[in-house]
Amino acid sequence: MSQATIQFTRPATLHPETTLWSQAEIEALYDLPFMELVFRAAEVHRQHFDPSRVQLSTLVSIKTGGCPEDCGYCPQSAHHDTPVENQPMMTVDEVVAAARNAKANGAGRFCMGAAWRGPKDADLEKTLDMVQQVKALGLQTCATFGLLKEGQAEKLKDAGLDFYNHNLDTAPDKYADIIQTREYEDRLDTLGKVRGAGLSVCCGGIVGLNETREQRAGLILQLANLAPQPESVPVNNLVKVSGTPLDDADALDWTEFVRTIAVARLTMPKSYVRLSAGRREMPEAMQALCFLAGANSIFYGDKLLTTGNPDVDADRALMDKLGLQPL
Ligand code: SAM
Ligand code: DTB
Ligand code: SF4
Repeated sequence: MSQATIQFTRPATLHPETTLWSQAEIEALYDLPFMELVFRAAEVHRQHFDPSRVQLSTLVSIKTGGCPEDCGYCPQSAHHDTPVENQPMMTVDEVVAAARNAKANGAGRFCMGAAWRGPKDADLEKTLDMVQQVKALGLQTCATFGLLKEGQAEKLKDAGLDFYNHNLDTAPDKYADIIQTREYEDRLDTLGKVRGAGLSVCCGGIVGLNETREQRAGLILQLANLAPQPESVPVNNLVKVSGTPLDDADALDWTEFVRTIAVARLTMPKSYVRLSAGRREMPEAMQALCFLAGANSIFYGDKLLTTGNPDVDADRALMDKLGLQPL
């Protein structure tokens, strides 16, 4: 299917309780007065979750840099001249040590990321050991290894993987501006394989790519019409890295980011909405508004994959000030 013709993912069989959203409905939510939108999202948040609880996920980059894909936002792409170098895969022991540390700091989920188009079979085998051992520590496990081939999702599931992260990233009609080395349809195919293997889906996107508000609504439309909806929805704000094609993108106004969180909450009421990349650059008051508007998950740990995240101590202090507790 060509990218231009994808309006949204209309599932073959839709669960009767699943609402099918339209682009117009999502744009109408975005267009609400800011305070009204945040208030409505806070109400829906309280209907489905304890608003004082925040899910904490720690990331580690098990294979950094040298990625063959050309994602315009990403410092790990070999197509861009960035400060990130191609590095070998971490050993199983190094990954398990990082997971132990994450658990000691209070994380509930450990997410392993790799700068691959998708895992080669030999590389996948090594990650299975990592998944098994991290799971044995009593942490939820998540992996983000790119596109999956037939049978790979099942292997990850058998090793003890709980979640697979694969983002739709942006609206179908913006996608080709940002990534040329694979298509929207490839992403949907991997998400289908992840669901088919019985894994939970972590799927979100990234804003601040010079997209329009209609395109932000177009991303939410795709996510909200996945059936079932993703269990976790990371909302990333672009972290600008020198050497990437988007290092001079226009910064999104902070209210527009909070609106995106609120619209994600309203359209995916039972999903964990994660306030993701770009949080280090957000003032505490803005983060507090995101939590009020329905964000109930964060990346927790001093680093994302290659860029910075708030210090663990700062996050603990912020959660304390806001009366938030880890899940
Ligand atoms: N290589 C795998 C893939 O692309 O699916 C997994 C890792 S990739 C880094 C995971 C996600 O990180 C991307 O889909 C994108 O949403 C986000 N991301 C990458 N670079 C980013 C940046 N500079 N700012 C914000 N989010 C970013
Ligand atoms: C997601 O949506 N965001 C995370 C995680 N899934 C893998 C990654 C953010 C990466 C930010 C840029 C970096 O640190 O390299
Ligand atoms: Fe590679 Fe993932 Fe970065 Fe794209 S986002 S360049 S696939 S690491």
